[in-house]
Amino acid sequence: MSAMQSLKIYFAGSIRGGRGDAARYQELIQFLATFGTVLTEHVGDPELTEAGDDGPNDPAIHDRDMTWLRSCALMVAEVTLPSLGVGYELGWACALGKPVLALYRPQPGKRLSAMVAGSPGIVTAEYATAHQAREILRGFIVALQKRLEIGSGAT
Ligand code: 6IA
Repeated sequence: MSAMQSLKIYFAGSIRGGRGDAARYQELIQFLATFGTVLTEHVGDPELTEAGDDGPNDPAIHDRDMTWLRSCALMVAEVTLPSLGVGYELGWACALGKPVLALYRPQPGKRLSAMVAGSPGIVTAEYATAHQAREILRGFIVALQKRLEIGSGAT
């Protein structure tokens, strides 16, 4: 990838599955934005509620998000709060061969879905603090940037 091209990052996090982690999403998105363009910044918007119905209709949301998903260089999903939409996006990202990182905060008495934790197309990383999450993101993206540079024949 040339220095001129911005890395397109698709961030996935729960919306109608619940907004309890919205502030964490916003923090992760702000950090991701230091590496490239986050296509889905709205996922971290504290004003966006699970009940909101004043935005685009569902087919418009789906089609716009799928266009972004197809165009992204990688997906990062925060999967602690279960969300059908995030699961759907993860499945598509895997099917399209996108690099996918799932960030998960272990919860007492709960386990991450085996379809995420057991997927060969998803790197699942557990974290507890925002600092740990940033270090995991940095490591994943720097390794990907190196692979992209090698793949493009850059020296
Ligand atoms: O099933 P969920 O709603 O939790 O799915 C969340 C995931 O689906 C996110 O990662 C988003 O990429 C995508 N998504 C779901 N709803 C929306 C949305 N709604 N806008 C953009 N992406 C969405 C508009 C707000 C609505 C509540 C009025």
